[in-house]
Amino acid sequence: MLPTETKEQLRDALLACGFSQVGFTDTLPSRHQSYWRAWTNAGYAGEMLWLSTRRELRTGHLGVPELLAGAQTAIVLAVSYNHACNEAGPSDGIIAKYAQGLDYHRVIRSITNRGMKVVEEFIPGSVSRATTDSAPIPERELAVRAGIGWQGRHTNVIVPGFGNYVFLSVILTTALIEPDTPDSKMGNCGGCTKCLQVCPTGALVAPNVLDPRRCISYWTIEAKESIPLEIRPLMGNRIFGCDICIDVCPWNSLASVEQLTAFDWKPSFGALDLGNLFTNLSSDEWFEQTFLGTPVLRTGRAGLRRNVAVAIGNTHDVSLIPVLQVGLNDESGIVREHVEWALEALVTS
Ligand code: B12
Ligand code: SF4
Ligand code: SF4
Repeated sequence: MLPTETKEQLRDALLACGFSQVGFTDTLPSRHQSYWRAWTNAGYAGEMLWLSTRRELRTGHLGVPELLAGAQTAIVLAVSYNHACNEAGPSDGIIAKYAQGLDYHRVIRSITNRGMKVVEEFIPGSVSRATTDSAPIPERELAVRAGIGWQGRHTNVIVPGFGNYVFLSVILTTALIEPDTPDSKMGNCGGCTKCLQVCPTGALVAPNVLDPRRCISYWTIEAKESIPLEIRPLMGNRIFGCDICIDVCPWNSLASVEQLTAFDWKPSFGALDLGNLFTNLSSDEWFEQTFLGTPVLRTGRAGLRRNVAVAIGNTHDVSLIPVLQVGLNDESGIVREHVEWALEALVTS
C-alpha cells in the first residue's frame, strides 16, 4: 500500500497535470448490479447495444485482462468544461457545451497520458491504463466511490466547486492505493427536483433513472434512425446533445469557470443560425471542415441535417420554408423524411 504522504503527493502531481479533481477507489465490481440489470432489461440502452451486451464486463471487477489485468486501484479524474458560450435566439440551433470545442476524448487522453506517466514514476514497476469513454467502465459510479462528487437526480456527477460541466476519466493501475472515503458533508440534491421537472421529454423517469430512448441527447448524438414523432416537437432548438437538466442545477452557481485552452472552445456553437446551417449541410465537405476534431462529427452530415430540420420545424418561422424545401432532394432518406415533417410543422404552426 502506498504511504499516505506519497498518495497525497501523487494527487497533487495529478492535479498539476490539469485535472480539476482527483480521487482513488478500489477495482471491485459495481455496487449497483441490480440497478444495471433492471436498466438494461427495460431496454433503456436502445441502439447503444454495447451497454447491454457488455454489461457483465462493464459492471464486473476492473482487474480483468479486457481492462487491466491485476488492476487494484481506479484513479478517477475530473476535468471541468464550464466555459462561456453565445446565447441562442429562437432561430439558432444549440450544440451542447461539451461539444463546442475539440473532442474531449482527444484532449483528455493527452492529459491522462501525462497522468499515467506520473503514476508510473511515483510507483515504479506498476502498470496502468487510461480510459475516457474508451473502455467499458462505469465512470460515474467510480467517481462517486472515489469521493469526487455525487450522482445528481439527472444521473450526472456533480463535483463540488465545479458543478455539472465536468468530464470524467479513469486511470487503472496495478498499484494498491488506499481508497478515498466520500465526504458525507460534500453536498447532495436535498429536496431539489428541478432537473426532473425541466426535462422536456420526461426522460428522467424517476430520480437517478434516465431512459435514453426519451432523451434528446441520445436522439441527436447516438441514434442513427428516425427520431420518434412524439419526441421531435419537444426537442426545441437542440441540434446536438442537450444540457437542459444539467444547466438548471443550482450547484452550477457555485462553480468556477475553468478554461482549459486545449479544448479550443468555439462559443458560436452555442448559437448557430439554423437556416444557414441547414443550407451548408448539403455538403459533406463543409460538414467535415466545420466540425473537424469536434464531437459533432459523430452524427455524420445526414444525422446533423436531420436534427437541424427538426429544430427548424420547431421555430414556427415560416420564412424558413424555402430553405427547408431544398432538403427534399437530400440523398439521405432520413433527412428527406425529417424535412417533410418539419415543413408540415411550419405550415400548420
Ligand atoms: C451511454 C452514455 C450516455 C447516454 C446514456 C446516459 C445515461 N444516463 O446512462 C446518453 C447518450 C443519453 C448520454 C447523455 C449525456 N452524457 Co453521457 N455517457 C454515456 C456513457 C458512455 C455510459 C453511461 C452508462 O453506462 N449508462 C448506463 C447507466 C445504467 O449507468 P449510470 O447512469 O452511470 O448508472 C449508475 C448509477 O445510476 C448508479 N446508481 C444506481 N442506483 C442508484 C441510486 C442512487 C441514489 C445513485 C446516486 C446512483 C445509483 O448505478 C449505476 C451503475 O453504476 C458515459 C461514459 C461511461 N463510460 O460511463 C458517458 C457520460 C456519462 N456522459 C457524459 C456527458 C457529459 C453526457 C451529457 C451531459 C452530454 C450532453 N450534453 O448531451 C448527457 C447527459 C444526459 C444525462 N442526463 O445523463 C459524461 C458525464 C460526466 C458527469 N459529470 O457525470 C460521461 C461520464 C462521459 C465522460 N467521460 O465524461 N450519455
Ligand atoms: S439531457 Fe435533455 S432530454 Fe436528456 S434527460 Fe436531460 S433534459 Fe432530458
Ligand atoms: S437540479 Fe436539483 S435534483 Fe437535479 S441534480 Fe441538481 S440539485 Fe440534484
